[in-house]
Amino acid sequence: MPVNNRDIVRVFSKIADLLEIKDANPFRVRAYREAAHTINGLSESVARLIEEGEDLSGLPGIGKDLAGKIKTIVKTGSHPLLKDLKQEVPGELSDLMKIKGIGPRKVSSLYEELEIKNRRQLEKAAEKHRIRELEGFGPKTERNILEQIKRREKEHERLKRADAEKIIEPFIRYLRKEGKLESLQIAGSFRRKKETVGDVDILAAGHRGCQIMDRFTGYEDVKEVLSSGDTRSSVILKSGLQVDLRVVPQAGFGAALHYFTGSQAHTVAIRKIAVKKNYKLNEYGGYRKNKRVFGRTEREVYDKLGMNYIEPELRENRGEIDAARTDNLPDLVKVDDIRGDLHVHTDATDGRHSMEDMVKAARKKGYKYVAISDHSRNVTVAGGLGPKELEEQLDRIDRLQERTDGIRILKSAEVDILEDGTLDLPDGILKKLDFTICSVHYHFDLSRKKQTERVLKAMDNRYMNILGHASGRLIHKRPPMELDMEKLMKAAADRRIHFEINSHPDRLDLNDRHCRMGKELGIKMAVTTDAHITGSLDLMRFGVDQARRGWLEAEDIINTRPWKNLKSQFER
Ligand code: DGT
Ligand code: CA
Ligand code: CA
Ligand code: ZN
Repeated sequence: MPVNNRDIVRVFSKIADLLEIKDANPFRVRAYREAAHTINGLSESVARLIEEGEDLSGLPGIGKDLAGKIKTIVKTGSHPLLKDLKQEVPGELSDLMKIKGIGPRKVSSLYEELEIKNRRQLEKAAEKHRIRELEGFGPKTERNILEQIKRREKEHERLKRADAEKIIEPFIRYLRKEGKLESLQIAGSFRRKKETVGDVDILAAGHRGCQIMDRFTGYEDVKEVLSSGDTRSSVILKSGLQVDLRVVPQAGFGAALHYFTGSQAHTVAIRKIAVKKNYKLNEYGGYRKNKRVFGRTEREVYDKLGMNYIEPELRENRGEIDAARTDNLPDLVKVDDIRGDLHVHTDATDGRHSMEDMVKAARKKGYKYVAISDHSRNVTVAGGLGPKELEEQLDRIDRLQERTDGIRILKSAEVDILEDGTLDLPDGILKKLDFTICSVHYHFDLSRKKQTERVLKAMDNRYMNILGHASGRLIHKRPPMELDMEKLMKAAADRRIHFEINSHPDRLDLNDRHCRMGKELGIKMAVTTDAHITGSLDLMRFGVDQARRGWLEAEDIINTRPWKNLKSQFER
């Protein structure tokens, strides 16, 4: 297995953690963290750079010593220093530091006072209220620790939907080869387009002699058959993903699809309405006096209950049923409504492909415009652009536009919001852009008050147009920043600032609730991909799914508009 950048980052981070627990010189600790940060931001493979004879000590934060260590890691997969440190510091201690509010000093005291070495021991001690008695902890910290451990356990069982999709698609193709199959559909949270899924639920109906169950459990990617029967089986695939299959009669397929699409809260509420109308509704169909009277299609279910069809993305019992009964459902935005991408990087910063390639790929998608929005200088790990370099890029855009038909290249930048709320580039250059995206890339852990003030301050700059990935979260990796989202959205509405819905499956930022809140507070949003390579332009659909879960219509999304109309959205 070749060593990739992430492996190097892991070794350096681990070394930094262990040094910190050992109370080593803080400068030494920071050197490893900075090196990890630098490597994490590289789009090039370090192993390949070394192979090509590049001198790594030219990279920010990496001197001769660290460059040598990187070479060792690339060659051996690890480093002797890490092995030594591991012998000195009990194994899982550094993992405890990933819990918010637990630094190296607290790890030491947990270990020395209570002999706590890992999460499980910490969880038990917290449940027995032994943590609150330690100096520097208290009941609030204890509660906090417990909540985090429980939440992480839950999160880690879930898979990002984009990852689940890659696993499940070949499985579905394989299942569809069963000749006597009548219907096959994915249900559950996957169909509701949730950002993560616990497992994948499949529903099938077959003609006489259909062998779908055997085919299901016999799939080559199955690691373990959890249960198998005539109507229901569950398997775990090699990736760890659980997949459930139910076989139902075609005459009730719609009712079953409705039931297993969920959410449970939605279907329970729907069932109550059925009862009021003297029907019995379950996963087999809609019955009156023990006779199935509807349920072949899902639309029929909603129809018989006197309401409009509800898209799966809305089925969370958050008001969609009332809306469906009163003809007030939103006309949800569709991928085809999107006319252009407003957040695209190039190899001028940390993108992989050239401006020309990105523009070509955007045009191929049928877009009418694409914005080049590379990082600003403060984002050093991405090689962010200063004013002069951005100026040069704007010239390159002009020249490329001259040779390019059919798509407008918009001048933009992803401007870093500095810790004090000022923007990372001077107004003089910002005013030459068609619009800006402004985002936070560092200092995610300010207090709620400070973080909110920071972004509000940025909004006061008249050249800010879009707030990029507002919460800063990375699913499973980094929690959202503490922010008063309502306050920000209200301020944005007053200033004609828009919020980004970043489509990257790791981000999906805004989340569904914030999408909806934005609409209610009167802001518009931009669904973008933040693409760093041409292929990522296709991620747009994930952002659109998120927007749909947030009840958004085409008119709520600024990049559904033609340029002349979009342009006015950037006038403040
Ligand atoms: P997940 O897998 O955690 O991402 O979420 P879901 O919604 O896919 O949940 P899952 O896989 O447990 O079940 C799929 C659907 O089946 C769920 O959305 C609603 C339905 N369902 C499952 N168990 C029950 C139940 O006990 N009662 C009702 N009414 N519906 C259920
Ligand atoms: Ca599921
Ligand atoms: Ca399930
Ligand atoms: Zn970006």
